[in-house]
Amino acid sequence: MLVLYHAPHSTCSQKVRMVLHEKRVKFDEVRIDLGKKEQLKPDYLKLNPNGVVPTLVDDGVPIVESSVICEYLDEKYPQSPLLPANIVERAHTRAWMHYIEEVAVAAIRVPSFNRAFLYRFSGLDQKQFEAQEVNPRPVRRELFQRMGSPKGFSKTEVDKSLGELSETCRRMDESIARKGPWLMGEQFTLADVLVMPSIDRMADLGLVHVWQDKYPRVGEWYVRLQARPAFKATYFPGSRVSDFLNLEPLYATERD
Ligand SMILES: N[C@@H](CCC(=O)N[C@@H](CS)C(=O)NCC(=O)O)C(=O)O
Repeated sequence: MLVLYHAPHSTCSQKVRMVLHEKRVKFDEVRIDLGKKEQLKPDYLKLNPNGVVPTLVDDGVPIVESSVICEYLDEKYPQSPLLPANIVERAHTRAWMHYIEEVAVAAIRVPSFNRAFLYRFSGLDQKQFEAQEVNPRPVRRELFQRMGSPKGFSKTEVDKSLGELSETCRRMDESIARKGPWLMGEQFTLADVLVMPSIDRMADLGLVHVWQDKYPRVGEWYVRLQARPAFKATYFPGSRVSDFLNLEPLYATERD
């Protein structure tokens, strides 16, 4: 039996839900409320010592790291394969996956926090922010140290992240122009799955201008993506931050 511990709006959880739905695999779910810090409770930390979602528990065995879970599911359920059969194409897909994790997935956290998640720190002074939010996080300390204050990321950090997201879109546009309709050509792969939540989150946060005029193939790819039945199942109501939060300005502080 598969049990997915996840949060509806978590971009990392969305990747795993997409794979499960692409493969039409049934699973049970446990929703973790990140706002209430359920991901840091001792029982959850036993499953995922990093204190983040998602975690997949397969017959009692926890598997962590969203991209690892996606590959695990692709190996375990060979129907609708999400990695190419050809070894070179598979290596190229994995190179995309690494790039997406290192660049886009890291970058999207910055505008996500400034526009949607700063409410989690409201009322905290600097000392409380460091004691309650930065230090207790097993894998988030560095990100929150970069944030530096409960008021959010500086303009410099936001602009740097938008630049990285723009470069991701440029590479996507170029790849779709050369191969298309998906990043690796005819086959919808884990490269598409892994970048999907960053693109969807950009739309959710009102950042489509990053690709709209310069990289139109990204917009066309996103339209194709939304037509997939698995996408509709993945993004149920309540799985976008604008469904339940009032978005704040992108440039939250005047710290520069
Ligand atoms: N590398 C991890 C990152 C997971 C991650 O950062 N999850 C976020 C939600 S997308 C989370 O649980 N955040 C909780 C927190 O910030 O405390 C993965 O891909 O599974």
